[in-house]
Amino acid sequence: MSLSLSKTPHSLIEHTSTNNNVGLATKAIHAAYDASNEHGALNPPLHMSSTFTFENVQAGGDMFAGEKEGHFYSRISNPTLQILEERMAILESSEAALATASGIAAITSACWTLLKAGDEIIADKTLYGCTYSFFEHALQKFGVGIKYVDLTDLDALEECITASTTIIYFETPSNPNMRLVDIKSICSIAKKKAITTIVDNTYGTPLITRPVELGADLVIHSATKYLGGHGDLIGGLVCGAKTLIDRIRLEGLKDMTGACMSPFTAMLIMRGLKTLELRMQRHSENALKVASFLAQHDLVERVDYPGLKTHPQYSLACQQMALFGGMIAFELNASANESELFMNSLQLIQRAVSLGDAESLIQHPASMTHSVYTPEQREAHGISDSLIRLSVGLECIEDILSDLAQAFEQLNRPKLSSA
Ligand code: 3LM
Repeated sequence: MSLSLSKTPHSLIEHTSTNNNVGLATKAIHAAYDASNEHGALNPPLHMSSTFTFENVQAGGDMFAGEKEGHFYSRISNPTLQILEERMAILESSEAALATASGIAAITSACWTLLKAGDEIIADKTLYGCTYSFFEHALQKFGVGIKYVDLTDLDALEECITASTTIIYFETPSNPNMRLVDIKSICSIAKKKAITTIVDNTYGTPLITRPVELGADLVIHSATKYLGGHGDLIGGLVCGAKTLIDRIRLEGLKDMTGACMSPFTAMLIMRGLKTLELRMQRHSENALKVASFLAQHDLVERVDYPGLKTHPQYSLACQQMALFGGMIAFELNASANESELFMNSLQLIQRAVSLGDAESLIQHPASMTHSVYTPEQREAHGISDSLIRLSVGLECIEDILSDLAQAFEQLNRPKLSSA
């Protein structure tokens, strides 16, 4: 079986009935690769080559002039990366995709391409720390204006849009506090005003949410997280219309960031994609059980998880997300020292940033992933200093719950309710 529809670099991926008739897990395993072109090799070969030979001088010149398709230098395109890009485009229901060296490389390559001095971005008020840092410190330095808006408030968004608004940017669910943004409503407002929408789908993955189907122009991934899934790579992807992706490839990636992905990383991500559906199901099952356990514990003040009916956007989660995902944010009914003792007492759950790995990972956003925000900024952006973020892994649920329970016991509080 071949789901490879395109043999030429950067060509439009046709969504034929063949493609649309198979499920996402099948696409994640087979799409965009035809083993018969590669000696029957089950897995795509690794093209570890920086450069590609030209048949003759004319052919080389034609490629540089954009008059002939083909790979000529791996900062721009590479046959192994092309398979990953086409596979991800199919999973995200987009025409095309571009692989980059990291999630931040995907964000910066896209933004540098689309923006010029005097333009303005409207971003949701909660963003991953380094994305916030890029907007706040890099883009502003080059004359791009940033407005942070609570994008759960559509009226507030409409009031902020000006003739200079070029991009509306958000994560859903947001890192670290699990706010959801209504992709369809935001994109329909943006479309009327010809504003480009960029959605960071790192927390969801296309197995949970497909922003392009809801009207988004570009979808960003830190492939470091769930797509890779094993904590052994750094990578990123941008998915969207071919004209936009071509521009980001030839302006943002080729000339501005140069932050291309290694073919070896692409191979690891394709290996991760093969189990993405299974992993997202297990992450989501485990996370719902952990969130429910935390929600009924006396030492827990609040739990933010879109699969809990107490989440203020539970009904949006049911519409926009196929599963509720593996990420939880919570606050303890305890002092800062006790919260630290709780995290230090965990034995199975590892203290580390990043997310989406097989291992459960816990971290403290205010002092780690979101420490680039000042305390005042964190307060204004709704990121509490006592928030704890848990990336629920793939371990046996009983083991995760008993690790949490024993860490709570270290706080030496009288136990009022049982786990
Ligand atoms: C983290 N996040 O622990 P890379 N978009 C989102 C992300 O969560 C991230 C990126 C983009 C974390 C990384 S903090 C030092 C570790 C929603 C990364 C950026 O460039 O691949 O790391 O992706 O929350």
